[in-house]
Amino acid sequence: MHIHENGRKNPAILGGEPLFTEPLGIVRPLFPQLETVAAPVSEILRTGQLTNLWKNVPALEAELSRYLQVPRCVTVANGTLGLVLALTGLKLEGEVIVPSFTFSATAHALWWAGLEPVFADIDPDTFTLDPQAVEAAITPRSSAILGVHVYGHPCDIEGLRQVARRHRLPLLFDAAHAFGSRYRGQRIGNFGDAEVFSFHATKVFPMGEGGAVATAHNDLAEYVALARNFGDPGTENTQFCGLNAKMQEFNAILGLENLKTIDQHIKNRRRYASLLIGRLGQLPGLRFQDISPDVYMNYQNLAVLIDEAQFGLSCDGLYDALAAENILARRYFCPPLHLHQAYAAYQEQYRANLPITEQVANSVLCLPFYSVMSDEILDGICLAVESIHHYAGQF
Ligand code: T4K
Repeated sequence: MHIHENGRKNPAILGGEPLFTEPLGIVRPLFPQLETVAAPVSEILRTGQLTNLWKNVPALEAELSRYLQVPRCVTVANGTLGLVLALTGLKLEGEVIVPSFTFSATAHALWWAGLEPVFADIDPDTFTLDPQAVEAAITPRSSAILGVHVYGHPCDIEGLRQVARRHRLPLLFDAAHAFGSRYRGQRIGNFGDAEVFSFHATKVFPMGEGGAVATAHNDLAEYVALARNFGDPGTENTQFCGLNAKMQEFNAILGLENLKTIDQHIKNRRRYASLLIGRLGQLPGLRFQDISPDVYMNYQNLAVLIDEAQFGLSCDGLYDALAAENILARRYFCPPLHLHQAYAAYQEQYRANLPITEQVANSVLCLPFYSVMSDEILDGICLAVESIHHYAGQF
């Protein structure tokens, strides 16, 4: 690799050599060494007990409750089904206020629960629901508020709690990104009426597929525990029309093992984030998600906003130039949900009302970010962005 005297490289998009020979994907899920899970995996294969809440799933639930310090943590097959079951368990009807700046599953879950999304705008610095916008979106048909801890940054929980209390609405959180994050010293999982995690392969705490509903409401936890298993309390006389949303035993084994390293992994991510932000934050036109002083951030994602005029290149331009270096960034969450075809019915209503959402979605890029990153990768990402900025005029 030829580095010029000015410390820059010729961008690959202008004919230079790509910085990385292998593609650098957006995530690299870390799983335990085979030998650490060999015994429980062999036991499953020997006994044939692959599912139906045998022993590893209940053990994981106990460990999760202990780790999160939450009274109940009910595992499910994935975060989407966890959201559906938390919503149906609260017996909501009508509208639920959600951000549009989120992954599709947040609002899709409302549809599956027979509810209607009402999209509210976000805070320009933390990218999470703006409590004032939420309050303005409340109608007589509102039945709940569903916040999203975007990229692992907890919502303004206190602000949302006050709005929810004033209007007597249940408050839920899509905590798919926020396992291990904290708000005012307490782990996410403890807030609102329920918080729903995802343990998808792309998450900080990965199990392939998986999720959990954390709640202090025993009746809600009991409902989710029954509903994920057809509504069958074990008598084969189902109490209501439940689903099959059970976590599998193999996944729980990964979760039990990953729980031993999660805190160290989050510490690593925080260190890498501070390094990348410290260096790239010096470039004109790049701005990172603001971390509130109330928050301990897990950095599920490292997101950067690009101001085209100052940086010299648009968000798409930077995306393409990074891809030429084999650095595969992602545009989570562009387009925002109110512009998805699935929500076409809402487009006219929201086109003018979600200016911050559209501004952030149009300029955000998530950089590859892992729980273990070498100096070479960290330095390579910085060098690529710096060089692309330096030569941006020639694109
Ligand atoms: N709420 C929010 C806010 C969410 O972000 C999500 C999920 C949910 C709710 C729903 O939770 P789940 O029902 O999924 O538990 C991914 C995930 O599929 C999705 O779970 C996630 N959010 C969303 C933000 O991202 P893609 O389309 O980005 O995945 P894909 O296949 O492009 O993979 C991304 C990178 O991950 C690639 O570089 C490859 C790598 N990868 C992927 C998989 C599937 C792996 O290394 N291993 C793997 O097994 O959607």
